Amino acid sequence: MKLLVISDIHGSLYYAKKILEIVEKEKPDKIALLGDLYYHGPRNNLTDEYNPMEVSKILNSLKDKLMVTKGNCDAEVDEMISEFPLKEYIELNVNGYNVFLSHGHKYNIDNMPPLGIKIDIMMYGHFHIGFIKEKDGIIFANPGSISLPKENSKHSYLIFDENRLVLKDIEGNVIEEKTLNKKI
Ligand SMILES: [Mn+2]
Repeated sequence: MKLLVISDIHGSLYYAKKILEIVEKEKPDKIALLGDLYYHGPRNNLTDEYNPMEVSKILNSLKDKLMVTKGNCDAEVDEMISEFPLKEYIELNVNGYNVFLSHGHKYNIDNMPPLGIKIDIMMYGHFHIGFIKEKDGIIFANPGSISLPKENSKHSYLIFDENRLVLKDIEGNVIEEKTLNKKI
């Protein structure tokens, strides 16, 4: 399965349209959105073409492929305009790997969730800086923010295909990649 992972859209219609281009190009089987979908948040500037309602229409058009976790900027009212559930976290198996998805403000490389099963990969956004790291035998991957990258990082997303994790900028250039030991 090819999984596309995107986070922290923060209401940018400009970058929501970029998501459609990325989906067209990458042809993922599923898309994980790791939260902070619509609201810009008090600490952030307004994003390019800030338009939460139009962003919601684009995301709703992708609902059949979406898995979505709730960010710290996502409110109950945002769930009303979304035709897909926003979950606190999602545990799933992708290509034989146990993957834990969440926004990242609660669970991250420095604060592990209470886990029932051994996790191979933990993915989260929130920090607006993309990376792929390994710690204590677990891979930590952050797609960065598609609309509001911080500290001179790129507008970026993650692809997880077979046993390969790739962090790309929105033009599709590889920023960082990691090939994992095969599970299947
Ligand atoms: Mn955010």
